[in-house]
Formats: sequence, C-alpha cells, structure tokens
Amino acid sequence: MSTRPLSFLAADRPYEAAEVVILGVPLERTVSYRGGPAQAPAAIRLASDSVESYSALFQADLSEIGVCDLGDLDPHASLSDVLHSVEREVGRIVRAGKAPVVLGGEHTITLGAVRGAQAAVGKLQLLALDAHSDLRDEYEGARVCHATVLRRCQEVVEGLIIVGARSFYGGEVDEPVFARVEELAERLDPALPVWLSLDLDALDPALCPGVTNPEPGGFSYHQVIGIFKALRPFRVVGMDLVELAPPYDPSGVSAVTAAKLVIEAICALWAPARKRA
Ligand SMILES: [Mn+2]
Repeated sequence: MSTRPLSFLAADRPYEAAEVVILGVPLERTVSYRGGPAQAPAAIRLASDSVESYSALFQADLSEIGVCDLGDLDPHASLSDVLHSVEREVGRIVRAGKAPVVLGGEHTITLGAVRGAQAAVGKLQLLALDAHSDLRDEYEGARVCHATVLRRCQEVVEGLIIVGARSFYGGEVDEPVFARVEELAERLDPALPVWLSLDLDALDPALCPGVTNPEPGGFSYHQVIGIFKALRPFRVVGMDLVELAPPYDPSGVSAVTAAKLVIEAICALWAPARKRA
C-alpha cells in the first residue's frame, strides 16, 4: 500500500513532464468581511475527486494533459514575502513553457502572479473576472490587499480588463477597464499574452455561495465557460482562481464548482491543439 499527498484530480505528472502546474497559495491576510480562503486549495483538491477528468464541452481529458500539483506555498511569511514567492514560482513555471494554475487564497496573490508572468513573457494583459472592481488605491490603510489588488496589478501589466463587476465604490465606474462578456474578444489585445484571474465571486452567489464577499447578480456557470471559449484564440500563459471560502460552503457545491472550472479552463486553454474542438 502506498500513500500520496492530496493533489488535484489526475495531476500525476512529475514537474519536468508537465504542461500545466497547479500551485496552492492558502493566503488569508487582508480579508475584510468573512474568512476562509486559507482552506480553499485543500477544499478544491478534495472536491476535484468528485468530478470527471473529461471535459465534454472542450472534448479533452485532464489525464491526457500533463498536470503536476506542486502543493502549497507557505502562506505564513510576511505578505510581501508570500507575494515574492508567488512571483518567483510563477515566473519559473512560465519560463519553463508550462502554464501555472494558482489556487488561492485571497485575491491579493494575483499581484505576485502577474509580476512573475509579466517578467517571464515581457508584456502581459490581465483579464479579471470579479464582482468587485478591486481598484481602490488604498483600503483601511493598506495599499496591497484584496480590495486594491487590481489597481496594483494595473500598475504592473500592459492592459487590464475586468468583466463581471457589479460592486463599485464610485470613483472608478467611468474607467475604461470594464467590459461586457460580448465585447471581450475585441477588447483584449491579440498581440499580448493574457493572465486570467478568476475571482469566484464573479459567479452568482446563488450558484457559488462559498466566497468571502458574495455579491448578488453574477455570472452563470455557462457564462464563465463562454469566457474560456472566447479566450481560446489568445495566448493565455496562466491563471488563478481565488476567494473560495469553504466555511461558507456548507453543501460543498462552491468547491466543486471551483474544481470543475479549473478542469474546464485547463481543457479549454491548454489541451493539445489537435484535440481542440
Ligand atoms: Mn476580487
């Protein structure tokens, strides 16, 4: 009998042979409403065991795409050190020609991820799915936190597009970063690699209630799938999925939704070209 650490579904490749690399970052440092993201990577891995590895939507099987699960980064260092670790790991993975899939943790980790990805590819555009604009310059005295993360990312990347936003503080509503799903393909720059940041609160909380800051009126599951489809012509270098709060997910459906979206995204974006529908 052998034992193995909890890993994401079908992620059985060694790092060297992998095309997609899963990395957990159970960071929970600047949460403002209710907690839980520290438990998210483990909850997503556990939930991934309940779903099939085959994507009927994208006609690909996760087990045929080389996926490695590196486990979790230590989230207990200073915030700046954790973000530097994320930056270093994501940079290393992208430079090796692999696609990182970062499982948060709070949304703040995206800042480390886009720094690492941008350093690896030169220029980068960020597509964020988020109920909140996350564009404050400062929040409760902090310049780097979940409520300012997309502003800090905007200072790093070449371009930022946010879809799904429906909660604003007021000062940012006229900024040109917001897009409707239907115009996504024309708003993204076809010449620039893309980082995809999926804040689970972009989904409707009726479908995905286990998030830190639920906001009514969000995307359906299939609208998110539609965004993955729209991204297929672009060079997506990596993604993160953040803000799952397992304590507020009593049925477990939010963790399953997160796991399923990770599988669909990997199959949509990184399945070998010959299998692409
Ligand atoms: Mn967010």
